[in-house]
Amino acid sequence: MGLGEALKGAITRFMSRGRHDKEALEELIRDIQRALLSADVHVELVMEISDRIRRRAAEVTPPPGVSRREMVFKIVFDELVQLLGGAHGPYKPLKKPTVLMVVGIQGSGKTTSVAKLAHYFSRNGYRVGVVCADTYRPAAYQQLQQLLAEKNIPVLGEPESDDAVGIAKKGVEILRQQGAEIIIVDTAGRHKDQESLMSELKEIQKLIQPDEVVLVLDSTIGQRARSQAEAFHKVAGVGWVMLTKMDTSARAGGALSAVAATGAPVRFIGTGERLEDIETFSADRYLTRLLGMPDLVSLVERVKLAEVSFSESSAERMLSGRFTIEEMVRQARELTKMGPLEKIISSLPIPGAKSQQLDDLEAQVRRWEAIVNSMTPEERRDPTIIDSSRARRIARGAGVSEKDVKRLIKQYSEMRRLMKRLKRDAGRIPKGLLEGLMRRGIGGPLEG
Ligand SMILES: Nc1nc2c(ncn2[C@@H]2O[C@H](COP(=O)(O)OP(=O)(O)OP(=O)(O)O)[C@@H](O)[C@H]2O)c(=O)[nH]1
Ligand SMILES: [Mg+2]
Repeated sequence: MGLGEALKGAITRFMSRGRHDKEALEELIRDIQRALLSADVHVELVMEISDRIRRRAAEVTPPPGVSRREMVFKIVFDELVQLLGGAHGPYKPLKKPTVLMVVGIQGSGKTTSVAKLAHYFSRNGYRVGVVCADTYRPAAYQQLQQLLAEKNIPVLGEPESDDAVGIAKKGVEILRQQGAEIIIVDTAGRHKDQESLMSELKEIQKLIQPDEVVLVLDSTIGQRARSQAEAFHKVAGVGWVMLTKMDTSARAGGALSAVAATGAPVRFIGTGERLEDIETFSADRYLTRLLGMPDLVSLVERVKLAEVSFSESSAERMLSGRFTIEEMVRQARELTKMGPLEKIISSLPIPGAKSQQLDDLEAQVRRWEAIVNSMTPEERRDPTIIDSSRARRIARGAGVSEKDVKRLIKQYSEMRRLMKRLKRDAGRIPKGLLEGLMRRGIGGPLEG
């Protein structure tokens, strides 16, 4: 029985039990433990996840309209998502330049993935360069060049040389000098033997000092993914995983163990042979696929909506200073999904809040989303660079007026300023205040 089925069985049993009590919870935890252990998830991780489910289930108070049983399911789902490396926003390089060294066994899809990643990053506004340090596969360099033909992305390599280490070092150096922001190094998958492959990788790593080692794993290989992941992890320390061939595989369960074994999250998946067939990975979507229980998963959505929208983590994120304009708009969107807005709003101690209508909020948030979508990544990171000509461009792209763009930016800087102020009093923020501020803020700048 695969991991997906085992987890599904555990959850179905739990959901169909007549009573929800301690005994039912313990049975569920035991079933989950068994499922994870038989899929080779490390015993320590299994114990950790069990403890967390038990503790959270004991502490939680379900929101109105959600049963305790549903709430427990939501907790289990959350914890499994965490096990998969957590929910991540889109991948952002740690620093510039970021050097990624891509490793994996023969045929796993490394070279294809290197090209896909390069193309993806380039389309997201980064200057990207690629190095082919695979001297074993015949025509490895040509393959990479062909994949990226006419994409305006430099592909460095020396087809005549067999010094992979030297090629990697030189290639990275040249791309650094050329001002590349993300440098991706493709490595060999085939070799004389496993040992010589690993020692070559080690040597390349030592010389180029990559910021992150990316493991490419074929999702169709099932349980073998784990030993592969461990072998590479031991040698090079895997930073994150790209899971390939998700289009041809329904057996992605092995990958779960692999990810759990290394503690490295999956950040991207490959979904076909073309350059465009790449998706940022979302642990919850993946889990949905693995469990194959759309009904229960939409239940998770329902519980999410019923929960107070300002979860601890988003309040924390907002207060920790990493409050981006995207985050603000995302939070605003969350608020519009909350249902009986009038009721919530009128319960807030904010003058003027009562008059806001759901329709207004919807329309405003939609405008905000359009505006943020029309910004470049750079502008999203730092909206203060948006001058009049940028604002005009953004407004045109979003189909709104320039004034709308300026209002949003003003709103954002106001919110940020408030966040900073609130941070000082973090311990004493009354419940609901942040949410109230956001709601109020959707209507327009807080002051003036
Ligand atoms: N369907 C599908 N095929 C893929 C995907 N990624 C890679 N492939 C195919 O898998 C095969 C091997 O891909 P490569 O990128 O050459 O694999 P590699 O790991 O670089 O192989 P070596 O360099 O020989 O070790 C090719 O036929 C790719 O088109 C994917 O996400 N979906
Ligand atoms: Mg290759």
